[in-house]
Amino acid sequence: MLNPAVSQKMRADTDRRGVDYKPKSATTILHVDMDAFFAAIEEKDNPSLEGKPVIIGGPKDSRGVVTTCNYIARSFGVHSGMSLVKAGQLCPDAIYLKTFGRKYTWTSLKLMTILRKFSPKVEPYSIDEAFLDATGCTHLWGGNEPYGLAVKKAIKETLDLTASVGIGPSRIVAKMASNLDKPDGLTVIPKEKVDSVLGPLPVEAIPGVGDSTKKSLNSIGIQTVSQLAAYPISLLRAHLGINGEALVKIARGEGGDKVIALEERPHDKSMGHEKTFGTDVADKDEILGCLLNLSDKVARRLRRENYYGNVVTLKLRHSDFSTYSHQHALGFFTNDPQEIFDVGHGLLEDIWNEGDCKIRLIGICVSHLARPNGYTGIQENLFQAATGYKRRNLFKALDNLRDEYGEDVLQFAGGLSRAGFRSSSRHPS
Ligand code: TTP
Ligand code: MG
Repeated sequence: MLNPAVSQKMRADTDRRGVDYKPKSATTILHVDMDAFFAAIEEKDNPSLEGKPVIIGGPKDSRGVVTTCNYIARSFGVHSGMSLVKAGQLCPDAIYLKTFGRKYTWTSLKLMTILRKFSPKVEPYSIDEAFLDATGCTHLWGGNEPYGLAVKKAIKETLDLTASVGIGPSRIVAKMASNLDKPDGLTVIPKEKVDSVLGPLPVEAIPGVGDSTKKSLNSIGIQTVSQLAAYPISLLRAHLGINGEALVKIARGEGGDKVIALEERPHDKSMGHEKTFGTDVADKDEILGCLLNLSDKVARRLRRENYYGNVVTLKLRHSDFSTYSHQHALGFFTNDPQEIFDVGHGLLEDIWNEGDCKIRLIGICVSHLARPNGYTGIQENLFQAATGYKRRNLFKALDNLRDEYGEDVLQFAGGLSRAGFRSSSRHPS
């Protein structure tokens, strides 16, 4: 269904131009990437950080790595993935902050809501990135550039954050374009200029080309995007296998022009649990404890089958049997119980307050599932990438213990509700 804001603009446009008018339909994709996302959110929330280098990841000299840093810290050579010890040497006077996941998730959700005012097809790609199918939309704003500027302005006005935007004839071109002028940039690359703008860039400018692919390409004399684009597919296939063919196509700007809005994705598996309380409940702590346990169970099932999901749905049935479902699409995929609970908690806050009608049943479900194999575009919640291995190990240990000793061997402390949660939940139909 079309976003009301976009459909209103389209209606007004038809009125103005007459019903026979057909907008130009050359594929146009817009890619948004927020600037220094976590650091920028911290700066916005704490004005005393303004003008200072800000590094997110943990205390200076602690054992972790830099999750991200603002552009001032980058001018000292600090970057994502660098050890905090090394960052401490390069930028000893920076402000070092821990990550604060939930805040970033909510900002990401708000970002996706803003973007849906600009296109009926918005594909969240990571916590701070999205693709918009701008085909047939940009002329409503007066062209590609004003469209891109309007997106940036809406983000700035609503979130007080800056974004870099790229516009091009395919996803890959749009994504590379958004990276060309960071921070706060806007780069439009029309089809006829793709070769001249992107061709001279080094191959590592192509998203997904990491160190080893770069070395492999360099070893056969391919340094730039245009050299890669001109390389015979069959030879690169022999050198790099199946990925070789995909890479050449990417370098030629081919394919990948389809933006898949969440609601358009094929209806896929979902996993959920729900619980009917023995006696209707009014106590929020008890409801939250139950929600945490249900989130834990859903996450466990997802992990068991190596699934990640990015839509969380909360179901509530009141004591008068009225039933409500409320859902949120995330900008990332998760199978982490804490993240599922956090979103579920936010959804609960949206639709229920202590003092409202008592709760008879609560359920939580994760859908739009994908497995992280192959090129699915699946992106885990990046704010955990730095600490991800620790959490993954924790869940592995937890899963092993439960396999061995039963589900109740370990539980979240917050899930041990006063009423005592037992596994009386069942899978929703
Ligand atoms: P990015 O968009 O890659 O980085 P960024 O927004 O901080 O900076 P840029 O201006 O270059 O776009 O990632 C978005 C957020 O994801 C980032 O703020 C922190 C988080 N992140 C991680 O948790 N781990 C990582 O390895 C990276 C690269 C990012
Ligand atoms: Mg970013």
